[in-house]
Amino acid sequence: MKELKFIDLKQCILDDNGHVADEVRELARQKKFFLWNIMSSPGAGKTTFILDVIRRLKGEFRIGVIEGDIESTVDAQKMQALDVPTVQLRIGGDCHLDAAMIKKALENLPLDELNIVIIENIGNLVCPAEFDLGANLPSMLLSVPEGDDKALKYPLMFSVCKALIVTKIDCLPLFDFDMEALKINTRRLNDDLQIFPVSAKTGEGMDEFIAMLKQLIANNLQLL
Ligand SMILES: Nc1nc2c(ncn2[C@@H]2O[C@H](COP(=O)(O)OP(=O)(O)O)[C@@H](O)[C@H]2O)c(=O)[nH]1
Ligand SMILES: [Mg+2]
Repeated sequence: MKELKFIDLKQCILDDNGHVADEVRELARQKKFFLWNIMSSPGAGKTTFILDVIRRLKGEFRIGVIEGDIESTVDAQKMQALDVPTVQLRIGGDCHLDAAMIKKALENLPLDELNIVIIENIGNLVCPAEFDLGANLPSMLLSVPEGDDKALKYPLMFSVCKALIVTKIDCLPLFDFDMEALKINTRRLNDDLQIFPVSAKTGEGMDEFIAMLKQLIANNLQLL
């Protein structure tokens, strides 16, 4: 009987992605910028949160943005309105960003002038978690209306992130969202995950998050 050849294409794709992610990491090291990947489901509040972060950090850091979207430039235009260099990646049908896309986007940003590059990933709690983008800070948003059980349903996303921003906490009185249950479920998956409850609407929790972020960026830039 002839030999049966088996090629695990998914593993090949992830391996290739890992090599490009290493190139992105090296580029960030050489050019001395902090790369921050923000993931979440659609509508969790990524754009609103990023805009607030940019307003708070703009005086101190030079920020660029990579916007991943299936279609449209609505979010990119909001970033551009804050006068930050922005690259829109139109994905078409795909459901995630990969490292090659980030490499391409970075070629179109003035990296010598930037300290921070923020990536707004495609709204999806599944595929983006599988693709290492070479980011210094892989992070996710979970909004209160989505529920506290998402770590049980999308464990990989909660496992690969270093920061979990629980947003829309101004909505807590309207939902049966159990913050303690979320903490217990996430700790089982990822002991290092730092959790930050915030509201981009009222600003609650944002000072604490920004303080952590500034410290992390300073530590990272010192190491470069
Ligand atoms: N109440 C409340 N609404 C928010 C907050 N953050 C975002 N939103 C709203 O949630 C919706 C989706 O936000 P958006 O930033 O576009 O989410 P994205 O799809 O993840 O980028 C918009 O109507 C926002 O105004 C928040 O902290 N509190
Ligand atoms: Mg958005």
